[in-house]
Amino acid sequence: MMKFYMTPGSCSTGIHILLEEIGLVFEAYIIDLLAGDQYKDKYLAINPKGTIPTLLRDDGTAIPDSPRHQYVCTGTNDPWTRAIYRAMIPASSP
Ligand SMILES: N[C@@H](CCC(=O)N[C@@H](CS)C(=O)NCC(=O)O)C(=O)O
Repeated sequence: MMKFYMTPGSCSTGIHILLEEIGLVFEAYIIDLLAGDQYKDKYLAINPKGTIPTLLRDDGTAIPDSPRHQYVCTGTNDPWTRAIYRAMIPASSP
């Protein structure tokens, strides 16, 4: 099952809405940014950048969010991966 690491009221909300809209089944994990959960070793092992949102596929690999990975992600034939990735790109991105 996909795993979604998020913080209520943060920028992860957009991905949360998308996941619900497309009906993906996922486990949600709350990361308390104010408490510094993002800097704990357990979370950094999942996302070394220490940011939310993080979305892990069924196989435990992360769906990347950086422009550096845009080519790879948009090259996939998996429509859900493409949709999720597009939603992670800031509106100002080309
Ligand atoms: N490009 C990243 C940026 C994520 C990001 O900056 N998230 C912020 C919250 S909106 C964060 O996790 N900040 C943690 C911190 O500053 O310690 C993405 O869209 O996933």
